[in-house]
Amino acid sequence: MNFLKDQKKEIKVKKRKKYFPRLFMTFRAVFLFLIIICFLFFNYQPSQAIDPIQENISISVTVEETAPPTPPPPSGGGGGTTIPSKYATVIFKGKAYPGAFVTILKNGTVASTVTADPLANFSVVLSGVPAGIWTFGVWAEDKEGRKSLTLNFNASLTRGTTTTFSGIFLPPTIDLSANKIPRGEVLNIYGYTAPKSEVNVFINSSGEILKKTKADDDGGWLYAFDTSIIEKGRHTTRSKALSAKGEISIFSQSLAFDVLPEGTAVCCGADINCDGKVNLIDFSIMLYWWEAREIKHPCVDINFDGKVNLIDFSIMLYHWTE
Ligand SMILES: [Ca+2]
Ligand SMILES: [Ca+2]
Repeated sequence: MNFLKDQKKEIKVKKRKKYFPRLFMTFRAVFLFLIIICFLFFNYQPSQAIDPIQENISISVTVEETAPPTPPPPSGGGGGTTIPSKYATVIFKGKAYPGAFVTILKNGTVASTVTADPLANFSVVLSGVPAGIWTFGVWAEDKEGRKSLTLNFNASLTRGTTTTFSGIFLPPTIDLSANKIPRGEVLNIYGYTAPKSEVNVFINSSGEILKKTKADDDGGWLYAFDTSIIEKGRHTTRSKALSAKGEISIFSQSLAFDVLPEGTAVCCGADINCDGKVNLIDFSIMLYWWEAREIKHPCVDINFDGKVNLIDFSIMLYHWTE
């Protein structure tokens, strides 16, 4: 009897030994499954959540057969035949700035110019373009004379077709109220884009700072940047626009500026010693640093281009007071 009991116990123990690993495996599988579900859930981001300003721009390109010209009416009973065009047509449609002067380049030379309308829209048709591979460029100048970067397109054109580049959105123009500014003062960063666009202003410091502003009805935009949040030294800024219709521009030019120690005297332009006059005293200071390799005077380089030369002298002459 005892022998039978011992056998039953042994069988139970064996069953337990088989049962527990299986249970453990099941729990482990369920646990892993739950972890995967949680991971997918918390890491899933719907496409709408992606910041469009970080996405690449997208310009639509369509190619259609150019409609042949209307054949002349048949004369004397002869049948007219339609001859396909030997050339290609290229159309550029997009946004620049209100009243901007838009230039189209074809292999680096000016092919056409047009003025954008008050809503910043422009449309240019280049007809009679020989078939082949071409590089087209588009750039614009805002109403205050600032130029945009050039957007380039490569196109392989086939005779008798019309290629349309639409959704072009030129980058904003950008300017600064100062190239050198004491830390803590406000630096105005401004320019033009399409009206009511969102302008993302990037300041590249030790890290990248992103500020947002909105263009007005005239396309003008401005961000008053508080320089107390960045360190002394050289920084750069550039901007990117998102139009009211969702088009994204490429980045504007990158402009550099220097943040000086707090309380640094601000220079007075051509009046190098800041005495209210532009005269021989200023000129003598300029002569001392003329074309010097290292300029230690804070204000003698009037246009802050790192050189003291004829450009600074011409600025001084323009402001000469006596
Ligand atoms: Ca002076
Ligand atoms: Ca200079």
